Amino acid sequence: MQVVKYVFQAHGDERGQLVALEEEKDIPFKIKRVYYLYDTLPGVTRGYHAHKSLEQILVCIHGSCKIRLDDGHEKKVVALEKPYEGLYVSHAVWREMFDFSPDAVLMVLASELYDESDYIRNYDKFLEYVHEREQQVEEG
Ligand code: T46
Repeated sequence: MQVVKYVFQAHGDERGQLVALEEEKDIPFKIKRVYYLYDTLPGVTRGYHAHKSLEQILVCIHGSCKIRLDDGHEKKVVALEKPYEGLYVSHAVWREMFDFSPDAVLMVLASELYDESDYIRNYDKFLEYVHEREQQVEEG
């Protein structure tokens, strides 16, 4: 599994830093939704689902956290600890967020509006989904 981490351009001067994110330029899709997680309690883990079509960019704009990505074959852990880094998370990838620092703010830029029917919240169903998709590709 390829991990795609963007390093955004920071416009820094004597006043501080500014990062600007434009859809289809810095972000590889049209941004339909922005949400963010904060005040995560110690030891909390979140996520535990995949999406059928949603694409997202995760940016820990304050503090730090870790993301476990799982494409059904391989798992990788990515640390997000800089406000100018963005992790691309494709559809059909199981994700778990953990190790939030007390001050963490995780901002997510999403390609679609919120839609519960796009979620796969059961891990066995996720593996079945991945397997079915691979079979469809093989059969052309
Ligand atoms: C993801 C990871 C990174 C809404 O009403 N609108 C929204 O746009 C979202 C994202 C959530 N909600 C509601 C649904 C639940 O009642 O907020 C509540 C918490 O959502 P959830 O348990 O899905 O949150 P996480 O942190 O487990 O996952 C979220 C996203 O749902 C998910 O798409 O990839 O962050």
